[in-house]
Amino acid sequence: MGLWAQLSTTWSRGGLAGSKSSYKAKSRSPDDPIARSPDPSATILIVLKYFTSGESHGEALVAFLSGLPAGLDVPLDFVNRELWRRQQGYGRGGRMKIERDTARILSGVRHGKTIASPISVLIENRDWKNWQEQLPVESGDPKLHKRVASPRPGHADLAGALKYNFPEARYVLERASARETTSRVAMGALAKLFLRELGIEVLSHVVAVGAAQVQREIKWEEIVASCQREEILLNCADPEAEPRMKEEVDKVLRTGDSVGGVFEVVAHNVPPGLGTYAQWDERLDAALAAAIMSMQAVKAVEIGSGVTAAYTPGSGVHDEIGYEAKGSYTHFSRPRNNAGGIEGGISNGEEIRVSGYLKPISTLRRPLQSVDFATRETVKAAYERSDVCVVPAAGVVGEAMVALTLAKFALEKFGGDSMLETRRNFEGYLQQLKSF
Ligand code: EPS
Repeated sequence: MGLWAQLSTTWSRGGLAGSKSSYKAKSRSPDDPIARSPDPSATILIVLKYFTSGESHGEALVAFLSGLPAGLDVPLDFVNRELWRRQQGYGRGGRMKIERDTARILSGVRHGKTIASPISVLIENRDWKNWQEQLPVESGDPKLHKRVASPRPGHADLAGALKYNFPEARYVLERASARETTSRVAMGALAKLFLRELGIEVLSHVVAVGAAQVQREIKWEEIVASCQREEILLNCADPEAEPRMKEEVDKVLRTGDSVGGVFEVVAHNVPPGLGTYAQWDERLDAALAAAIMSMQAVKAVEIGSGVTAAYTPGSGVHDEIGYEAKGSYTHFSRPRNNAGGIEGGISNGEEIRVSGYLKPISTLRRPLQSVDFATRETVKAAYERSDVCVVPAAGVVGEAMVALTLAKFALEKFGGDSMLETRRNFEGYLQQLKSF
């Protein structure tokens, strides 16, 4: 469904337990654009909506989140810690020395709790003071404009300039920049606080930087310990692999190159039953893949051991099923989790594991060949101060995207206008699982 259609849909809540089936569309006049829409999915309710705005060197970033129930505790220090985590990591550039990302909540939270009105969060760009004259809102002095004269291979520069008919890539860079992910992390922190009320936690760790990879499976407790550190190198939970990863970053720092890698997001204690196979776009794995793929520089997404599964016989891939006295949501058990916690588009009660594969940053200190926008001559691609490795930061953004996606699916399943109602609906479902 197009965004316009989503925004112009009006809904009334009714029925029992706030479940998805209890939301009903208001009756429509024949002139109603939704009633006329040829798209049958235009009637799907979006319970949690989020939106970001802001440019890399503009005055501020703004995040909007609408649909969280009333009565959710919002400790600001948690939100700010998440923003801090996104700024960390070996291989970050000079910009992170300027910024101190801090959430200023403008609406939707009063006396430390959500009030079910849309939440807007503002994060100041400290660097704005250096760009006010170069990127004014009013016409300003064109001589001060800072052109991005030759597009960087791998960046949005060329495709964006062609699409929007810009003579050069400054405005493309400003919005395509991963600076935007600050807003996602602010919203993701709120989604994490909501999920925590249901016992679900979401964290990430780095499994590869360039050629240096973690060679073993990392347990949840190791990820928790890694994310709790006060000094973050590469957020790798394996002490053997992290120095090798640092060497990969050192290598590109020396050579003027950049390096990519892989982060894994783990959602712990997710109950079975989020998402469904019933429609293609209601599958949880499809939504998670889209959420991770939407991140700047991500070029591939994997659920569980999805990549190696393609090269392995079925007996080595599928997670056998057992039944034991212990267990959190049910007594069904799995000796391993190659499925990454999702089967048939539905969470199966195991940890959800989603990996994002990042290409190397496309701004290179030793730039690749490009073409000057104005003269069409062969030149080197533009270079501006840049990061050389952002894999740990991307992991934190991945957590936010996974948390927002899970929160949306949980709200669709359990509904609730207040946390009291959501919790009651959730606990009713847990009872049902226990007595299965
Ligand atoms: C980015 C370029 C760099 C990064 C930026 C993403 O910014 P600048 O051009 O100001 O040096 O630091 O990322 C962030 C600012 C951030 O907060 O993550 C780019 O071109 O994508």
